[in-house]
Amino acid sequence: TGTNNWWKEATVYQVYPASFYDSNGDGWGDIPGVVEKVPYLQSLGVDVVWLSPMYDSPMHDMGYDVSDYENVLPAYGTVQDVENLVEACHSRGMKVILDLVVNHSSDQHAWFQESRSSKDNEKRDWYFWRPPRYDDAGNRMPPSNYRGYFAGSTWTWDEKTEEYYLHLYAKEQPDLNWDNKATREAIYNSAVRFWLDKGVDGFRVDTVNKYSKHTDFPDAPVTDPKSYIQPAIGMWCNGPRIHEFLREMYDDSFAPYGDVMTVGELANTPDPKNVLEYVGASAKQLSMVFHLDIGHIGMGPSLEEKYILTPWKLTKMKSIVEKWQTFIEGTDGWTTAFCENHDNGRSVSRFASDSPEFREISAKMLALMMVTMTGTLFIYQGQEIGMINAPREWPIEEYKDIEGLGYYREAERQSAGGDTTRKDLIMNGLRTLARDHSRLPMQWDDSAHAGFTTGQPWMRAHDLYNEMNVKKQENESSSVLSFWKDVLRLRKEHRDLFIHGAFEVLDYDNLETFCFVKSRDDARALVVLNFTDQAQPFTQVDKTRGMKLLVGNYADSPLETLKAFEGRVYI
Ligand code: TEU
Repeated sequence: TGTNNWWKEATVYQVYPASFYDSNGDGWGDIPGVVEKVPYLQSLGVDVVWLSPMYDSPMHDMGYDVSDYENVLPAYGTVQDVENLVEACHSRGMKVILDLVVNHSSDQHAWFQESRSSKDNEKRDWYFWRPPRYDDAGNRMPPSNYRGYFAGSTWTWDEKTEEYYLHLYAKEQPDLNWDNKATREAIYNSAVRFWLDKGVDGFRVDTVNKYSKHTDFPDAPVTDPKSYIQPAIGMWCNGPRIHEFLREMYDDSFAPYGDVMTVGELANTPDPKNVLEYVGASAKQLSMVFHLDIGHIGMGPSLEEKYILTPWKLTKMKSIVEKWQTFIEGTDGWTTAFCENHDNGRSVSRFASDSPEFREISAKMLALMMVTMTGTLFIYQGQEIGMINAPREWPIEEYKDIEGLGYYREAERQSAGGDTTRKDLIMNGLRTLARDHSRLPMQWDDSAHAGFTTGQPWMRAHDLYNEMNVKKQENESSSVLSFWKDVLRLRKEHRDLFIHGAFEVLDYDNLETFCFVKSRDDARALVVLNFTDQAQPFTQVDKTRGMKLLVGNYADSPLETLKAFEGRVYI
């Protein structure tokens, strides 16, 4: 038990088990494969390994549909393998956090199987079952008009007991009813304490603000008169009892285990005041949350338009970064820094350039942005070698994600009349934004399938793995990987400034360069990043007087000009 908040200064590395390293040649990554790579992660400078879901699952949403919280997907290994990973990390002074997915379970979970079996089953009320309603013509309709995340209604009709059940995501992911105390206790017991008892150090908490529903399920406002289903995210985010539930989970299941790290995935909460209700130390709910809007850059303005690629300006990035860098100042809250995860395309391809000429320099420039940010830093597997999106020529058949395919098929239906505009638009969006891009096999070396597997990988390896892989970069002092190692070390050396410092943007309106100052007491750092493929004037050059260049991504460069995608940190 301790309250030193060890997690504040940690560098967290997200492992997506399916795509990290396959130790047994079945084409799927696995936990023994992660154990094998722990020394690699340590050499990179990682403190915490976050394992995306490894629980038993029918894998409709890559394990975010859990059929047994107390077991591991056989393709990934066993509970003992997870304990081995915890041991391998702990023996090196590293920690492990798991993904806690408890807004919904799989429809194959024993709880749902019972709940579905009859209206008077004692677990009936563990999920949301509601009778149908009927339109004027007498057609059976879902109980409310909500559109879910993966396209389509949030309600699915079940013939057996002739009622609908609620699912914000796929129909194979029914929502658990947190309003039922017995359900909450089962969740804490099975999904939380089971693993804390095995020695894990915390959780990334999936969809953290969606557990409390308005259980009368009022209709969402009609914004699309042509359709029965309507945008409805506001109907279930930050619901009436959400803070009561999270506080209860904290008191019952986190606090007894000491300084457990929890990072919630917080959607649709623009007002920092509301965010502090989750992450203020005095609120006793979560250590920190992810602010997802950096991932939304370049997406359409609403959920329905998510995969419509939309031009963006650098000021958008600046305002998002500034908002979540500064909102904790003068409070007891904490924040996070990240620009990649398993739900987004690769940052080099989205925010800079993945052309052969610029991709390495771009990856290093983005690394400088990340390591100088206040908060707990998260990097996603492959980010440290500058992995990029799948080639644009790859056909839709190479895409596997349930969400992207849901949007694509919806667009296909809309294009059935012969006008393929919508389908082309969505396909174009998926080429940059699909969740698949981050799920390609990790590129270890230049052997077949990037050295990820000796078998047939579940997802195709990137065509360019010969040029971008760990083995090659470990041997080059100027590689992206070597750069990340250096700058992660510098982040720790200057932790007061980089991890804890105050953040201020300079020259906000500049659309080419992002310049900011970090400060703490008398110390100051100045960070300047050129987000374009052209040389740009260094407008803030005066501010460097009396400072030294700490690190940059070009070996040499004229003081007053920033080369393409150049980044520098002065101190
Ligand atoms: O994502 C929650 C979520 O709603 C998004 O932020 C997500 O990126 C999605 O694409 C919304 O359109 C979490 C997981 O990170 C994601 O992989 C799962 O699919 C989802 O929960 C359901 O469990």
